[in-house]
Amino acid sequence: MNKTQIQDFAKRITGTQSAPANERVKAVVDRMLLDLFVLIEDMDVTPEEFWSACNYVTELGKSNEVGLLVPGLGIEHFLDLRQDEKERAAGMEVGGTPRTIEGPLYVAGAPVSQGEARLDDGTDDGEILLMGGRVLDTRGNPVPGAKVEVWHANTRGNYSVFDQSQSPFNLRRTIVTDCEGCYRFRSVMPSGYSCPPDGPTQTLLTLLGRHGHRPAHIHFFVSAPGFRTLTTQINIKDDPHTHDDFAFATRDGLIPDVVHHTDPAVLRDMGVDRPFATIAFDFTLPHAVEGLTNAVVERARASAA
Ligand code: MBD
Ligand code: FE
Repeated sequence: MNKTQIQDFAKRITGTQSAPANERVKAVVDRMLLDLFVLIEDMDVTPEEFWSACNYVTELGKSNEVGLLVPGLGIEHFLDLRQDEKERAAGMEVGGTPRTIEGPLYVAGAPVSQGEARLDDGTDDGEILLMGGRVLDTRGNPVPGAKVEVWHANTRGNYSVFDQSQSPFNLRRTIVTDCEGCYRFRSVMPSGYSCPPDGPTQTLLTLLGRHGHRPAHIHFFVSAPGFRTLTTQINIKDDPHTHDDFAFATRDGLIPDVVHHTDPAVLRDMGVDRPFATIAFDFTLPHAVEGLTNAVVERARASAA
């Protein structure tokens, strides 16, 4: 078919309307249909290819992997880049900690503590991790009472709630900064995440000649009244996938130094029975700007059953 014939047929569908529409939904679906028809025409997609794609989408939903394919195709990072651009255009302060994607594994309702927390339940014998720092505004003033929500994988790369073998909310906490804007926590060093090898996301990645690995990382939401909520992650330095993340989430400014401590005298002083690592990291929040989304992005999220 030529372009005009395709457009005419698309119009026959999008023009079929007998009741008030949601104009936004209609505009997006109309455009999507036209683009899909053009794609099928230009690439001469066969019926077999088309129905195989439909089956793929069905399997993706059944496996609850939509939230995994979205970052895998770079779409979630693309949304971040657009939000960065909007904030710059709206004159938001520069110098804040870079945002990066949330990913599919946040769970609301983690235990809350003041100033500090231990995230692990003591059953994971990986390297001890001590991380801390401050929440600051862009002028370097501390932000007391800020909420630091933190979640990360265990030494096998698995997240509690999704991994039912872990205790509920293991490696998930909300820490409220103290009067000097400080937070700190003890946990275990996470390992990198890999897509389920037999799932639909990895199936497509393999067809694209890609892997489904993420570097070891720790997620954060950092929020305080009057500030734009920060969604970000830090990467654990020297992971082989730091600059080869299937989810495209690595950004400059999010790869702090990690200091590994193995000296028995130091371990004794710290009161720990095995090697530990320390990470110092400050979060810098820009002030909220009217007319922009300042809260965490609204989306359906998992909840602890
Ligand atoms: C993760 O832990 C993650 O952060 C993302 C973005 C995708 C899959 C697993
Ligand atoms: Fe993650």
